Amino acid sequence: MDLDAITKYSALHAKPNGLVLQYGTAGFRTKAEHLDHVMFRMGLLAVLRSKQTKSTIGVMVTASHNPEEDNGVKLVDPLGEMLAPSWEEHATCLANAEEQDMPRVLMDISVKAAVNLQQDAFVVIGRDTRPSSEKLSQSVIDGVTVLEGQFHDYGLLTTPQLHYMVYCRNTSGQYGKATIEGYCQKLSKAFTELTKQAFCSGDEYRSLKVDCANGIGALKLREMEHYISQELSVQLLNDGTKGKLNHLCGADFVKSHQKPPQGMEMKPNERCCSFDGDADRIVYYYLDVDGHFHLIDGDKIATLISSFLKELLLEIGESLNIGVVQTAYANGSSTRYLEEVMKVPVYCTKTGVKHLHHKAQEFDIGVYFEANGHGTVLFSKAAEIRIKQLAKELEDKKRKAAKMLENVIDLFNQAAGDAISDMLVIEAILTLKGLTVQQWDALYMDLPNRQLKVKVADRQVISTTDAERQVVTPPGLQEAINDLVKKYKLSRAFVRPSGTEDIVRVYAEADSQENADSLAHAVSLAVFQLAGGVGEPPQPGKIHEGCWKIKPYYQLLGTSFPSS
Ligand code: 16G
Ligand code: MG
Repeated sequence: MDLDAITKYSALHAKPNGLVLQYGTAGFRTKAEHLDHVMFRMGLLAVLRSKQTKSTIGVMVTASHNPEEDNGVKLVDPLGEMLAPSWEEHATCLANAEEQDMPRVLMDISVKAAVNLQQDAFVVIGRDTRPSSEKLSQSVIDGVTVLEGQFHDYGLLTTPQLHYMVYCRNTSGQYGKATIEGYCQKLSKAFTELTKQAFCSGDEYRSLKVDCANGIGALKLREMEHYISQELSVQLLNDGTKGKLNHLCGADFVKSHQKPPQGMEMKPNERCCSFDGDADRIVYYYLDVDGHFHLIDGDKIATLISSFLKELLLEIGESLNIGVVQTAYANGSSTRYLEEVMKVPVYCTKTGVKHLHHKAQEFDIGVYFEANGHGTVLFSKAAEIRIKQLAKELEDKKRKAAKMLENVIDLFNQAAGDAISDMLVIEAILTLKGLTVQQWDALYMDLPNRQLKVKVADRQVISTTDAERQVVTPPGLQEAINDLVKKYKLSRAFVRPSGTEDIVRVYAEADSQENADSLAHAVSLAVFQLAGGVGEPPQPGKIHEGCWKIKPYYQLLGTSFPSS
């Protein structure tokens, strides 16, 4: 390690004095102008990680759904996964080291992590469409170069595409070709094969409106469009030609405001979806004939997908174990539908993709989705081999089901949740099942719910257990929540410190929107009082205007997945 060169180049990417940042659930994220030194240092760290794992490591420059002025960076581990937790700590130490200490901290990390400095290193880099991303990814490259790492700069990529490239490169191309063409070819081939099986194909040309959040998703969906245009027509909105990234559009806006994005003209019952700014999240929605907006979130996506997979498994008569992984934010109706109607085991993990991904790896088929639309399906190697074998051996109907499963495996991006891949899976399932968006939506009815934010002096005073469903500290808060929850029917509430904002999040659900609102407010007050609230105490909020939530909740447990 040439410490003099590192010191010299680091000075060109100097850290602002006193700035402290943390490698959080999705890497570093803040205003773009504060990130130059972080990018350079993540270039250095990626080289060390690559040497240590003897594999290609990815660096993605993006701040996902954050405003255009922000940016961020995250590292991608060898199998396309999120960076290992012990290296998240190294990343935080390195990013926060004052200029003069940085080379020493870098050395410390290589000693602690037993990095063989003689080993070669290879880093791949991707970036989103933010104005700051190009320059910041150049700073990553500077970091890689000063440590004599090799690199390939993919330029503009969605986050899941970068995960895919890393996975391909570290499995000697077995997962696919590590190029954009390779990605498009793999997914489109599986999509075409799958939709070929639909009985209704030919009599209806499918079309879908896609809000691309004015981000990278638009560019990459355009590239994919050529490959799938025979089967699906996509109309791209918020494609970045006019609007601002994530401004009044994108999956995060639609999910949190429960309304259509700007620029989306919706006819009744027309299927629409939104990507987020780096295209690793997707939500669907439609307007009914009365003009009411219906959101189809990650929970309903997971339900559609797991129902389909379970049906295929039944058809081929194979007892591969399938599990669905959710977080505490999953609507209670979805969990109930999956467990009681679909008879699929459901597991809950902490918020953040890495936790769900990790849990999903325990199953032959692990379906994971956050309510906010992050998610994918993982197939174990053994399951994949078995399915491929069955697709050759079985006869007629069973063989057809096994072949479909084989294509489903290829259509999912198993490295990371991917809006483009998830969209194609959903479109294929809807085509194969002949389902309309309303029929999909009617699988179960969401329990009315409310999310609120509470400002406290130090959100770390709140610690949780049981996948964030129970508060441990401060004392008395969980008891207060329990007492409040008891006052409402079909109710549930939990609180957790946000991993991305300086606030505490409150979630409540109950039998009516009014009750969910009232419970969420009462819990917010308890947080404010017991966890050091600052500013004005929470005020009772307005009842949500969307009528779809005001309907009384009734059980639809008798509803079954329509079969073809
Ligand atoms: C990040 C996470 C997302 C999680 C969200 C929670 C990734 C790639 N992203 O965006 O999974 O839902 O944080 O935010 O892991 P919060 O902690 O502020 O509620
Ligand atoms: Mg994202």
